[in-house]
Amino acid sequence: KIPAVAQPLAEEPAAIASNINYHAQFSPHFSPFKFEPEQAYYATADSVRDRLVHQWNETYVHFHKVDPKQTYYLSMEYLQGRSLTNAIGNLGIQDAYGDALKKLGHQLEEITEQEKDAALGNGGLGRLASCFLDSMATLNLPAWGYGLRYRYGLFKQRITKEGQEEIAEDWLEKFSPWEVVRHDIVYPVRFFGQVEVNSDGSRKWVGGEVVQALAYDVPIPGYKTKNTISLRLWEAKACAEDFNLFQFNDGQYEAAAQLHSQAQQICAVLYPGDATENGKLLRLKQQFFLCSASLQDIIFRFKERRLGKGSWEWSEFPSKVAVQLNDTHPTLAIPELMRLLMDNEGLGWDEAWDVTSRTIAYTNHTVLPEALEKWSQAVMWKLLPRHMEIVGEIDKRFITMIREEHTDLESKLPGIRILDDNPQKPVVRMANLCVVSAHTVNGVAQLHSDILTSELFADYVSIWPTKFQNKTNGITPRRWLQFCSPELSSIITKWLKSEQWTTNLDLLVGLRQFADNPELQAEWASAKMANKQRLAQYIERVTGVNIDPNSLFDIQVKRIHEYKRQLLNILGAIYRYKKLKEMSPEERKNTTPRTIMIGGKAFATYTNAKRIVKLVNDVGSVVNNDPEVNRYLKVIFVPNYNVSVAEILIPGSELSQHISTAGMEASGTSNMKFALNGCLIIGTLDGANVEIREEIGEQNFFLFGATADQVPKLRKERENGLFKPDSRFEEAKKFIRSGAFGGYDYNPLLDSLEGNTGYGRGDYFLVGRDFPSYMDAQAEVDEAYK
Ligand code: DL6
Repeated sequence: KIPAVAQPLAEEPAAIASNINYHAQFSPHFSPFKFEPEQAYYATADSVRDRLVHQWNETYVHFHKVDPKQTYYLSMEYLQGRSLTNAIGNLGIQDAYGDALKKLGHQLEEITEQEKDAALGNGGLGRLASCFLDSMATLNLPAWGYGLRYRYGLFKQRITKEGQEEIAEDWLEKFSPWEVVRHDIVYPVRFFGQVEVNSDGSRKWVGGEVVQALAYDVPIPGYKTKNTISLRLWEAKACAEDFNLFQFNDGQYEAAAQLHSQAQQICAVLYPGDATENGKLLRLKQQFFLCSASLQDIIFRFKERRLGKGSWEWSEFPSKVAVQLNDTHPTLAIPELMRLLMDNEGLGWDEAWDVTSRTIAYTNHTVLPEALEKWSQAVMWKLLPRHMEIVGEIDKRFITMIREEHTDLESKLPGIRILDDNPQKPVVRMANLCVVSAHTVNGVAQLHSDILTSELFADYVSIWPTKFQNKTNGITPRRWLQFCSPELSSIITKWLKSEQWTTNLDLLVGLRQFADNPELQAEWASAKMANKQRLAQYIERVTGVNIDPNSLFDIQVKRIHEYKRQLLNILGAIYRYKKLKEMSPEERKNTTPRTIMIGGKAFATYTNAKRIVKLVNDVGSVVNNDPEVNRYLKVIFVPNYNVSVAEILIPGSELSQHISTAGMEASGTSNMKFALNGCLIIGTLDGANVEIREEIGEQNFFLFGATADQVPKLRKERENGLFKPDSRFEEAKKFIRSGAFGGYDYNPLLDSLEGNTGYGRGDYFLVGRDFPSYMDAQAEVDEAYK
């Protein structure tokens, strides 16, 4: 009965319902007359997109006119999650859309759950990029995100008897209502080929294969502002002429479409396996594809806007363009910008270098040696010959500068120069290229930034003392509190008598004065209970296990990695289970019932991480089915952890674990999300934990473990057999080895926790060293919860 009328900017629920109906009929994606939740989702999203497009176009026109300095965030990862709740929340139209959908026979919550997560990222680094986009839009900044439009983002995790199984997740299976293809924004990106020297000495990269980069734009609305910025995702395409009709008609179908299929491979998968040469080449291609397309686009926009103002100089470029590299993955932006400026625009080396280094800034996200990218010089010469010339020249000039101006560092040159000419394995060190070329380098938490300047990049500090900065990570308070926990959010707003905390979290200190108020406490407890119940329902739905909302909800969710020490968590759970089994029924009644939830994906080829996933699941199967103790302990592996799952888990948490070996977690960002939802933390002094503890107070942080400065000495002691393991640690390991959790061979995993047994690096992550203080801190948690 509701008419189908296009009313893109309608405010009244009845008119919004008409607009949704209009999209169901006239932007059809399904057979007519179907309006199940899935169809309702797409029609609703199309309707919300109408509004976004309106303010998006206005934003573009505004910045085009004003021509401010633009920030460009280059990232191989974005973990956007779902967009509908966020978009209507940022636009402040939840109630109107909720009412409109009711008129159409649907509930908003049910409709928003139809959306697939856009998982174009892997973990914290990708989610940080997405949080930054939201914040930059909200702060009215003229910013753009650039990334790749992967077909298969992060895999879907299925848990079987064998442990984790990876399944391709096609987030574009139907289509995404949030992207707009810009058929007019296409750039050629070259690979392979050779360098030609012109008669005037200038150089040109020619030949090889050329792929087209086509822009897909995703609108990023700010919160309570019209500013709507873009996430531009590149898709790789071959041209029509690249399809060989002659071969096709000759029956050589695969050969005929070869260039098309090669182009398709570029954006097929996020982080394709890189164990093979082909895999390495593909990853390098992906990185270059992002850098080249984005820089051509940035230069085009710069020229277009400056031409609109009359004449322009290249020296103005850094005052109009800031390019932030999200880790080393987009490092090729450096030689690509140099190439475009010199070979296409005719600048000399010095001028191009000045522009490039004043434009580029670099964020480091890890000190783990295995995560610091190094590319084989041979692969680089093959794929990007002109860029290798440029990188070689940057390296040569750096060496000359050290020899002439910093003679004290000459002996350090083998480690700090860009090229590592080790004849066994000559590589390009991407982090060194970034540090040498960028005007600023930042770490992502104070401790991490300190480690960068005192260890990883210490030698560069004396050359460029002002280049190094700290920018502690952050999260958007809208997605991570306001929208994912509306109950708690409205209590905060009520007591602060204002909603301004949603854009200024400093205002939360205003709650302190009410901390002892029983009314606030009761409201707070009831919001937490509602979130715990919602979480319990979710857990039952996805695992079949019933958990008790009156037990302590203890959560650790993040990528599975040995340094993040999920193994410490599960060993603690195993010890707890063993003790519960040894207790009398009366004694058990005095314990604090706990539900331990662990979630996260292990990289497909990371064997120990996959063993940890298997162990958590095996422990859960035994503990949860043990009628003697399962009222006091449940162990849950939360399958397929992603942004949407986090939005259910975090509001229902009471304790969360951030227990990495000190010095190894650059920042962490889930620690911030949990703390923001009134969850206490058990953790080490690592990454942003240090700063969070200062903010939330020591009484809300159960601290344990070695500190970052103690770690090297402790590792040495461990290697030299000076470590005396705690009996509880030995007992937990022995219990697993006894087969208490099934027949899977956990010995290789457990051996990695021993001294130098020949396997692994002899408890490199100091699980054994920190186990006793971890267990003591957990005992304090139990008492505090009572
Ligand atoms: O800065 C975002 C995020 C940090 O919060 C994590 O602590 C850090 O591990 C992560 N770094 C990476 C880089 N690669 N690795 N490993 O993902 O960045």
